[in-house]
Amino acid sequence: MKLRTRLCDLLGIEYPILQGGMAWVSTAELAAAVSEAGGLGIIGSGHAPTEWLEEQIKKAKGLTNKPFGVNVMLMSPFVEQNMQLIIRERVPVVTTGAGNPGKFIPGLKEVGSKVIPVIPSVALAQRMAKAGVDAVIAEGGESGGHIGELSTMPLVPQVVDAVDIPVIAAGGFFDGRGLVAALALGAQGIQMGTRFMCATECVIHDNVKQLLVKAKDRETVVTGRTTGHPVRIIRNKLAKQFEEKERQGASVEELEKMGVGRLRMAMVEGDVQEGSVMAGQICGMIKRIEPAAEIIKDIVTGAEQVIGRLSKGEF
Ligand code: TUI
Repeated sequence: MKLRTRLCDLLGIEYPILQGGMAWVSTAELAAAVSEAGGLGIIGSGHAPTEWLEEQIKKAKGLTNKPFGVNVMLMSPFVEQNMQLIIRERVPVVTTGAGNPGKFIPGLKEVGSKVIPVIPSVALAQRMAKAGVDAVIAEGGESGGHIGELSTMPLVPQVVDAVDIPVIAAGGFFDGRGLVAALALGAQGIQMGTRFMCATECVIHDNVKQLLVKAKDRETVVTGRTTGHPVRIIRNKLAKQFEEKERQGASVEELEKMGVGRLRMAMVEGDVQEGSVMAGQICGMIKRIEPAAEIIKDIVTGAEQVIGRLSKGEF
């Protein structure tokens, strides 16, 4: 059995597995490794300046001939220049987060880039489908980092029913069981971030990887609800300080100031107490650091086993 969906044909990939584009985490090395393994690797551009992104795109092109993507965080101050670069470089796939990419869609489509926004609601999915995007990533609040209101289980089927473009499910996926569950909900693939943080090729500090390997199911919390920008992170010293400040009714300005530079502090410097370790609820399932190709293989073989079992009526 071949685990191919129409999404694979759309993106030119072997397996319907996307690696989420994570700021300070998914560089060209990880993205190329995932693409080489048959998934879609995605460079996370976050708040990075255009020179950095250019270097990463060129590096990825040198490491793989397969399609890869770039994620554009729409709150970045470099969003305009980064989109121009992506268009010049004809990056095969562009995913977006934390906003509405509407005005960039025509320019990207003109050079043949596939445009796939992350959407946290049915309304935004419908708006994006009307604007001509190629697919949407329906991301539930089980994800790490900046999240929406809904969980994956209610979000995905509602989005599937509301649009007629492919839907990729994200938030809470880890293995083949999750992939089959996503397909059962009508999605054509999954996006995973947290598990790929513990890929051998991921350049983040080893302290973060070890923390995720040790993490249990209840290790993450959502901070920043009072600022309007909720973020799921590992419950560490920073998270506790943030929660305390929010309980005391701190202002949005004070809370935002507290968060500046914290993601880099964790991911690059390895300060897993004072830094912001954004991670999803599946962190409890991560048991080892392994190559991206092993992660993809585990998901695919796991999914095939589940489908085989279900199709024999072995529930
Ligand atoms: O973007 C993410 N997750 C992220 S971005 C990020 S970078 C960051 N760095 C420092 C502090 C805070 C963040 C970390 N994690 N996921 C995709 C995502 N997009 N989740 C939710 C949304 C979203 C929210 C609102 C997408 C669209 C949207 O639209 C609002 C509107 O209608 O314009």
